[in-house]
Amino acid sequence: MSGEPDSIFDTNPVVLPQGGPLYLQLKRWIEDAIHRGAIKPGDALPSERDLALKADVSRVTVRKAVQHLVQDGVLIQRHGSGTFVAPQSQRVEQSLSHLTSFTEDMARRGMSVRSEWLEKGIYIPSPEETVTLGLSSGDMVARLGRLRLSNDVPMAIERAALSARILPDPQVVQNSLYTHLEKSGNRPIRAIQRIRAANLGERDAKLLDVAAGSASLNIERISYLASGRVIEFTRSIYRGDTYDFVAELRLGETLRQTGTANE
Ligand code: 16G
Repeated sequence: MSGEPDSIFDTNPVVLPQGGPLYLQLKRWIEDAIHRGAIKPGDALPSERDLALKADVSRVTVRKAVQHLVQDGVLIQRHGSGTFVAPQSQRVEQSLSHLTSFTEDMARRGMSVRSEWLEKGIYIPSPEETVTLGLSSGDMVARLGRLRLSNDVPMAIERAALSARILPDPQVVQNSLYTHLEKSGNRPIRAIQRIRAANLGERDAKLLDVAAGSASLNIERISYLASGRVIEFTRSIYRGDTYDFVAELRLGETLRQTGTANE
């Protein structure tokens, strides 16, 4: 936490922007204070009582404005410690035509990478893992579950599954999975990625430091070796406010030919 919470009150009493219900006026005023830097990411919001007093509104109005800002991901509430301005997240673009790793994507932008391990071990595979990874009966699966942070901002929750024949000791993966696979000659060369929009449940939202119900991009990546064998089955949950997936599109061959014929 940094900054002086009282610096948000630039005038006394606070002058709310006019128009609409009071809670929306107060909401807009708090958003403005964040935009003009009077209160910064990570700073604590003044108490409900202080805000009500200085803005000359009821505490119910303050609570309603704050609730909406929490829902929008502008503020975050931590039980027992108060309400804070949400950390600012930089949007990151990931090309959909290059098979890169999280570490490489961030390094290219000069951003630091850190992971918090949620799961790392050898397990009996689920039926879905058996089918997707093409496991034989009796084969085990290595699971790597990580919260991935960039510049200390949580970006994604990633759960990777690989055959234990490829990764018999998951403990050896410290930072980058792809660097490890590269060293053992198992780096994927092709992948199919499926992306769909979702809303974060309570537990995942908490890990990603956003309000429950916030938007997420859920991505499933199945990666292949040159031999055609599946090497990785990874499910990732990316914060909707941090990632842009960018695809380059080209005119299809048939249309190009038709276009030329019509010239
Ligand atoms: C990316 C991949 C993920 C892969 C990871 C390896 C997406 C959606 N997913 O996050 O499938 O396991 O990179 O990253 O891009 P690492 O080498 O940094 O561990």
